[in-house]
Amino acid sequence: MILKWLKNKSEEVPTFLDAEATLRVIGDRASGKTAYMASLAYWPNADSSSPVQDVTPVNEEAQELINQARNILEQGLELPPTDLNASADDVKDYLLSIAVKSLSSTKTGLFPKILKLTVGCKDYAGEFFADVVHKSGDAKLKSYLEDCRAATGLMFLVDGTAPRKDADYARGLDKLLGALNAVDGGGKMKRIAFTMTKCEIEQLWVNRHDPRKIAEARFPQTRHKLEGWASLGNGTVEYFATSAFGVLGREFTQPNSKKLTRDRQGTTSVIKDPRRWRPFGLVAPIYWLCTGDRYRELERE
Ligand SMILES: Nc1nc2c(ncn2[C@@H]2O[C@H](COP(=O)(O)OP(=O)(O)OP(=O)(O)O)[C@@H](O)[C@H]2O)c(=O)[nH]1
Ligand SMILES: [Mg+2]
Repeated sequence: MILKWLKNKSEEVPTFLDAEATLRVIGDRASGKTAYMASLAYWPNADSSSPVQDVTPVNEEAQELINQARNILEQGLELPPTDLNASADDVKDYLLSIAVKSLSSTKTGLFPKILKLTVGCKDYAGEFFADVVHKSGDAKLKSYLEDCRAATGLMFLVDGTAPRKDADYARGLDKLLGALNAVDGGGKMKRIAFTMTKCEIEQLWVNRHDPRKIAEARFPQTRHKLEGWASLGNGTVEYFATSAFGVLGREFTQPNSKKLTRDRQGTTSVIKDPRRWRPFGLVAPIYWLCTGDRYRELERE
C-alpha cells in the first residue's frame, strides 16, 4: 500500500533540485582522465534501475567527448593522449548535466527528488601534473593554477594499478596544494575526491566498496597528504573506486578490459566487449563534489 502510494507519488511529483559545480580533473599521464570523462558523457548501456537518469552534453565540447567515446572507445581502440595546450583557457571545458534520482525524507515521509548536477570539468593533460612537481614560475603553469583556484572541487584521478607511483603522487599533490595556497589563501577548493581508476581489475574490484581501504593499502603517502590537508581545516576528502570500462557478467565477473601494456607507470588497455560496456561508479565522486553527500546507490554493482 505504502509502496503503491510512493510509486504513484513518485510519478506525480518529482522535485527538481539544482547543484552546480565547477570541477577540475587532474592526474598523471595516462591516469584515465579522458576515458573517465568520455565514458561519463556517453553513458553507454544505461541501466533503468540506476539512480542516474541521464547524462546530457551541455556544450559542443561535451558533444565532442561523446564522439570520442563512440568512435574510439566503442570501436575497441585506445584514446590518444591529450595535448598540453598553450594556456589554461585553451583546455577544453566539458559541460555536462547529470540527472540523479533519489528519495528524500521529510516529516511526512519520503518524496522523490531529481537532482540536476551541472558540472563543468576541465581535462588537463597529465603533463600539467608533472609540471607542478618540476617547474615553478612558468607562465603557463601559473595560468593553470589560477584556473584550478577558481574551482570548488577537485577530482584527483590516479591509476589504481600504479601503486609504485604513490610517492610521486604525494609529492605532486603537496606541490599543487602548496601552490594553490600561495596564490591567495587556498582559493575556493573545498572538496577533493581521490578517485582511483581502472578498478575493474580483479585485485581492485574485490574492494571496490571500500575505496578508503584500497587507498590506504596502495597509496599511503598520498592519503597521508590528503588527510593532512583536511585536518588543517582546508576542506574535506573522500575516496572513490571507478572504472570507465566496468566488468562483464553479474555474479562471476571478469574485467571488461584488454591489457595492452603494464609497467610501473600503470596500465593501458582497451575495452574487451564494447557491446557490454558498463562503466562503474563514475557519477559517485561528482555527486559528492557537488553536494557533500555520499550516495552509495551510485556505487552499487
Ligand atoms: N583497464 C582500464 N583502462 C583504462 C580505464 N580508463 C582508462 N584506461 C586506459 O588508460 C590509458 C590512458 O587513458 P586516458 O584516458 O587517455 O588517460 P589521460 O589521463 O587522459 O592521459 P593524458 O591525456 O595523457 O594525460 C588508455 O590506455 C586507456 O584505455 C579503465 O577504467 N580501465
Ligand atoms: Mg587525456
